[in-house]
Amino acid sequence: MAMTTELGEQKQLKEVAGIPLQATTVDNWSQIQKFEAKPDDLLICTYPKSGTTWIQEIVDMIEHNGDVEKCQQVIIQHRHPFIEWARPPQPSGVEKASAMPSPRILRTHLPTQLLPPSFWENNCKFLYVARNAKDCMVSYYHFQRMNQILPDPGTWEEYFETFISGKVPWGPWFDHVKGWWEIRDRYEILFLFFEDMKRNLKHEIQKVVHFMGKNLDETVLDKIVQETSFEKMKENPLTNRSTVPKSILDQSISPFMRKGTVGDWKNHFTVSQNERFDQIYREKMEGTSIKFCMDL
Ligand code: PPS
Repeated sequence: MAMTTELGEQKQLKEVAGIPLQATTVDNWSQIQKFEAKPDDLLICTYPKSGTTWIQEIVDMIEHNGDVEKCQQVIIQHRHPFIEWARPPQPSGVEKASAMPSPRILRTHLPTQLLPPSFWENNCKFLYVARNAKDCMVSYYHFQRMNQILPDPGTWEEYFETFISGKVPWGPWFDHVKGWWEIRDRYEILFLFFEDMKRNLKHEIQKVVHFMGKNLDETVLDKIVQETSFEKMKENPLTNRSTVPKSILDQSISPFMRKGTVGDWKNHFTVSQNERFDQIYREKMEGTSIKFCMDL
């Protein structure tokens, strides 16, 4: 019984400036906002389900010059502290980052307006990966089904409404992507797309190598491409979340490494949902120059 109550409490969302976040994150908000970034920090930024784990593995392999053994020492969730993570009694993301030697690679799902100010003050490097809204919604739906510490998504029809209204953890996709896109020339931001990574992974990896100030030869690049394929990462226990207990991620409901494709939304959206989504998308994204590919 106690377990159910505890998990029930963990599933709750609270809000910061209108953005729903996990209650434990909101309870730790002052520590998060006071986080002290350093000028040589690199922050991986994503809306949930946009390729965070994928870019983490790529960045880690680049940092270690393609040395698989060096990358495969700890599970992916523990390699790059998650700034807003708070789940007492575990050390928080802020505590883990603060204990880490520089140069640090960190990660967040926060929208620009909620990022701890020291990241802007220190002109840190930001690596943003965006994924088209429809595939993001599908991936998030299945993730909320299997994630036992996030709210239950309900039916697909119900989730469709929840996602559009932005009442999902980390808030609306639309504002998140627009927010990071609009400031991409004002800060040191490398803006990547999940769909481009699917189309030509080597090309996108080269951009990251350059952004990280590294220089890797062709054989190393080819090895990183191979090691970060969906198939390899799905098999790899350090990246597929198989070490996370079922009471947190129940992969019998839906695997964490689910499909990794572009266009799976077509298997979920009805014709009328699609028309309605396109209309809302036009309204919410009006005035931005960002373009997404919805199919390969
Ligand atoms: S999370 O929970 O927010 O950190 O999730 P995130 O890692 O951002 O996104 C998970 C989705 O990314 C897919 N993924 C990949 N696709 C292609 N290639 C590789 N290597 C890869 N690694 C992860 C993963 O399968 C999730 O997408 P869906 O569509 O659900 O399969």
